Parts: sequence; structure tokens; C-alpha cells
Amino acid sequence: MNIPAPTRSVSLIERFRDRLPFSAGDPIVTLGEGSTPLVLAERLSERVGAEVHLKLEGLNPTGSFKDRGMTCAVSAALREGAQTVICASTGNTAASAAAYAAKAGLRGVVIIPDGKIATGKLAQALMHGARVIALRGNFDQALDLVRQLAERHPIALVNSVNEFRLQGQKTAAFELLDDLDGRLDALCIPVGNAGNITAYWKGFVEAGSAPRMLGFQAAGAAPIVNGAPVAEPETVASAIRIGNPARWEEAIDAMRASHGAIRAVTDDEILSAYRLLAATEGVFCEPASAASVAGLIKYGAEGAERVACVLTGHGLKDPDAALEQAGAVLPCEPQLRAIERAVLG
Ligand code: AN7
Repeated sequence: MNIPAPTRSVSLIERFRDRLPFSAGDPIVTLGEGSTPLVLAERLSERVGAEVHLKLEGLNPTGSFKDRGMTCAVSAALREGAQTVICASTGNTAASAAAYAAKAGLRGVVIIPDGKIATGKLAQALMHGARVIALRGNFDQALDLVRQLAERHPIALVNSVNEFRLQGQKTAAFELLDDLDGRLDALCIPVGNAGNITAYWKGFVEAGSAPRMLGFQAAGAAPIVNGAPVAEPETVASAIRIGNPARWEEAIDAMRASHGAIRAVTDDEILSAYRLLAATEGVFCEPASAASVAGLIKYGAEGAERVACVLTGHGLKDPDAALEQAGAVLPCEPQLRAIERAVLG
């Protein structure tokens, strides 16, 4: 069958090929990731006294920033002849790995902490046909186990311990600099396994830029802030419920080299930023993503004139969190009087 070349958006690997470890003949597994919107947040800017931009990473194909890294990790796995890709995940990596594995025609296996991932992410992993294994343990235990498994079997590990993940994720820094004409003073970003803050810093350094890296962990899952692993991390922001980040050292390096900071925000502060973004900026992100804005509100812009907050995942990922935070719906009888009361009252 002769399939015509479709009209399509350029893949992340093609767009940034000169800065990524892929050459012209390599297979590319793409779902049209990257090139996400950067939106000026007027209300938030006024509140913190700086020009604040929101990088909407939830607009990637599977609804999170993970797709930037996954296009690279799965393309590389295909190039190396892998047949199976595996990851441990708090949800978004699982959804992304499952989708890119499906697109590549590879087997996808995802290990998730039982009962602790958002509904949308679970639905995605299952729909994309991955084998979903619910570990009776937390993310840190799952990551430890998949690392051992990948050493013993010919399975490609696509967690952010995989260098290709960071390579792909660093492209968000390039996009920010492109969109802001190279001028950015500080980046606010949630920190879980610390792959993303590491990747952004890598991207900024490669581009010759050095905004302050301001990372935020959830207070109940803040090993880097505390300076010690957290055995039983807890937070409403399930995506960053991580007690022993794989990229801990690199995150500290990024923080020091950029004169930044890694600090904690409470669940209440996260949820308040989560509601504020949706209600006053029109941007619906998941709770973990709101940690970046919660941190900016809590600690202030600290002299930065232009700030970008990375909103890592879409709000629709976690409908349960949203419904718990949102107002109630108004019931109404199908009569004009009743609807008038409901609408105008
Ligand atoms: C929405 O999916 O770790 O600091 O297994 O889903 O690079 O780990 C997700 C992490 C922030 C933290 N925001 O990024 C996983 C996983 C969202 C996330 C993070 C995650 P890292």
C-alpha cells in the first residue's frame, strides 16, 4: 500500500536534531511532542511582581512533559533492537511509555505503586496496551526493582536514569529561550525524581543561559530539602510522591551552579495554587505541576524580573483531585422558572 506523506507537525527529534544524539537515518518514534505553548499569566504576574510565564507541558501528546524524553528513549530503544520497554512510574512516565511503545510496536511494561496513581494515567497505560503491574510498595521500591530487572534481561529501561530521557527533556529549555528571546531570570519547576530539573539545566547550559533553577518538592516528599531520603513519602501531588530521587546529585548541582534553590511547599499550598491557576489563569494542570507556582507564591520572585513556571502535566490526568477541590454542581428541574433561579440567582 502506498501511504502518502501526511501533513504533520515536526517531531521533537527533527526540530532539535543538531542538539540531540540522533542522525538522519535513525528511526524516530513520534506523536508530535514538544513545541508547547508559553502563556503569560497576568494575574499571577501582578501578584508576585514579576513577569510570569506558564510553560504548558500538559499539552504534549499524552498530557505531560514525559513525552519529550520518551520520544528519544523509545526511538533509541528501537534503534538498539529492543523489543520491550519498561519503567517504574508515579503515572505520567507510565502513560507516556505505554503510548510510545504502542506507536513503535514494542511491548510496554509499567510498574506503578498500587492505588497511588491518578485515574487518567492508569486509563492511558491500560488503553495503550501496556502490561500494568501494581506494586505493593512505593515508587522508590519500583524503580529499584526495574533497575535490577533491566540489568538481568534485554529490556530497555525508559525511566529518567536513561540518558535519552534527559536529552529529550532539555529541549523545553531551548523552547523557553526561543519564545522569550533568550531572556529568563528564573525557572520554577516541581521536583520528584529530579530528572526534569537536571534536563532543563543541561539545556540552559548548552544554550549558554543560566536562569536560577527554583525547584519545589511536596513537604511530605522532600528528601532533597531535608537532606535525607524519605521512607514513606506522602502528598496529594501523587506524581511527585518520591522519597529517594535518582537524579539527586544532579539536582543539587543545577541548584548550586544556577544560584537557585530547592524548597518545600505543603499540600495546602499546592492545592491553593492548583485552584488559582484554573480559576484565574484558565490553566488546568495537575497538582504536582502546581507545586512550581505554589513555590513562586510562597517564596516570591526574589528579584527575578522574568520567571517561567513549568506546568508539567494536564489537569485532566487527575479528575479525582479536581472534583475534591472544586465547587458543587447545581441541580435543576427542566422548567424556565427553575433555570432562571439557577442561572441568575
Ligand atoms: C506531572 O511519572 O516520576 O523530577 O514516574 O509526573 O523529573 O521526576 C513523574 C514526575 C513533575 C517530577 N510533574 O519530575 C513518573 C514521575 C509531574 C510528574 C514530576 C513528575 P521529575
